Amino acid sequence: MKFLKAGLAVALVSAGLATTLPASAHTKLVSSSPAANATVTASPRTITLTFNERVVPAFSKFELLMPEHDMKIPVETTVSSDGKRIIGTVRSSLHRGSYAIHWTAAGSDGHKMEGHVNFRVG
Ligand SMILES: [Cu+2]
Repeated sequence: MKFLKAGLAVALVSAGLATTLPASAHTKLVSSSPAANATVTASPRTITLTFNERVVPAFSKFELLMPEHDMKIPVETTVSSDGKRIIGTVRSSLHRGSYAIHWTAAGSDGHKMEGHVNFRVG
């Protein structure tokens, strides 16, 4: 009986590994606030990126850039308790202009993915 249980456990683990292999398991951005390519009238206090899966906090963050001015805007990011959102607190009011959120995030398979979200304050 002990052997049967061990065999079953191994089979379950193998099945689990097989289902995590497809590329569709990679971390993907689902939505953002501000939304991609949106123009917001007021400076956002927080920026939120929502992902398709739990992200690993140690490898998941974003930077806020103002590409026109080659500037990096100070933002403090944290991962939400459900693991699916990276929330950035904007320290100072954002001036009118174009912004780019450059994110990096890793999910359960540890592969770091990245992307950009652009928005405007105007
Ligand atoms: Cu991967």
